[in-house]
Amino acid sequence: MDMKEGIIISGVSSFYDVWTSEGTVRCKARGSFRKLGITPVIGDHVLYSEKLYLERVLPRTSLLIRPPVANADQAVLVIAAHTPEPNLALLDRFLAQTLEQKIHPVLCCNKWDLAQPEDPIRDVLDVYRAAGFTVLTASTLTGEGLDAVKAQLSGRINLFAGPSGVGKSSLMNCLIPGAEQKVGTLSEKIQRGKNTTRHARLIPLPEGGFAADTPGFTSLYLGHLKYQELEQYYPEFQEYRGMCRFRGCSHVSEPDCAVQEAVREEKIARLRYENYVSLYKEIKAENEEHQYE
Ligand SMILES: Nc1nc2c(ncn2[C@@H]2O[C@H](COP(=O)(O)OP(=O)(O)OP(=O)(O)O)[C@@H](O)[C@H]2O)c(=O)[nH]1
Ligand SMILES: [Mg+2]
Ligand SMILES: [Zn+2]
Repeated sequence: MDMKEGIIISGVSSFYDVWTSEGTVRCKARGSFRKLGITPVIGDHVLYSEKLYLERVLPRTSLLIRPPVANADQAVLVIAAHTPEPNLALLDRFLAQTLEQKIHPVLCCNKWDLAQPEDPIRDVLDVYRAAGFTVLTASTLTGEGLDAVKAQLSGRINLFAGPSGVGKSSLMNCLIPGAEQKVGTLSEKIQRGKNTTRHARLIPLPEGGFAADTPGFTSLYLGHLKYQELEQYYPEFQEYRGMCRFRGCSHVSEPDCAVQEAVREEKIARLRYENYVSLYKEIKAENEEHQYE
C-alpha cells in the first residue's frame, strides 16, 4: 500500500487533521486502533493511506497525558510579571515535570510592561537563570522580547503552559499569524470561573515547528513522579552529586548534606530549595499512600 507520513495537528472524535509539507489532510482512524488500545493524539507522526485512513502511529519520543500531546520537545512555561502574581511553587512543579518527561523547559515571563525598575520579579527571574534555565521576558502589549521567544520556538514542537490569565493565548496570537486563540480578560474569567482555552491543537509556525496552546491550571498532580528521583530535576543540585555524607541523601534532613550546605552558602537559592523540600514531602506521602491501595 502506498502510504504518506504526516503529523497530527488536531483531532475530533475519530477524525484527525494531518499536516504534511504539501498541506493538511483530514484522515479517519481505523477501528483497529481502538482494539489495539492506541489513541492517536496531536503531535503523533503517522502514516496514512491514499483513501485517507490513518494506518499507523509511529513511535513516540514523549507523551503528555494532560493535555494529550505526543513528541513535544519544548515546554514554554509562561508566568506573568504581575496579574496574576507568579506562583513559584507551581512553576517548580512544572519544571520538574517537564524535565522528567525529557521536554526542554523555557521560562517566559509575560506582561513585562508591568515590571517596575526595581521590581522583585527581576530577582526571581535571576534565581531561575542561576539554576540553569532559559528565561525570557516578553510583552504582547509593547512587543518587547517577542523576537527572542519566536527564535526559541523555531523548528520544535512547543507546548505553552502556565496558569490562567498569564497571556499564553495572547502570546500565541502575537507570534503566529492566524493562530486565533481566544483571549479572555481576567475579570471575565473570574466571573465565569473558567479558562478561555479548551482543547489543544498544534499550530504550524511560519519558521518551522509547531506550537500548542493549553488551558491554564491552578494545580498540577505529580503523583507519578518518584520522590527519590525528584532531586534529578533540580539542575542546580547536580554539581553536588555524590558529595553528601550519605549515599541516596534526600537533602531534606540528613547531616553533612552538600546541597543543604550550598543553600546555607547561598549558592543554591533558598526559594528553590524550600519548594523542593515541600514537593519532596508531598510526593513521598502520595507515593506511600498508593503503595497500600
Ligand atoms: N499588561 C499586559 N496584559 C496582557 C499581556 N498579554 C496578555 N495580557 C492580558 O492578559 C489577559 C489574559 O490573557 P490570555 O492570553 O487570555 O491568557 P491565557 O494564559 O491564555 O489564559 P487561559 O486561556 O485562561 O489559560 C487578557 O486580558 C490579555 O489582554 C501583556 O503583555 N501585558
Ligand atoms: Mg488561553
Ligand atoms: Zn544531600
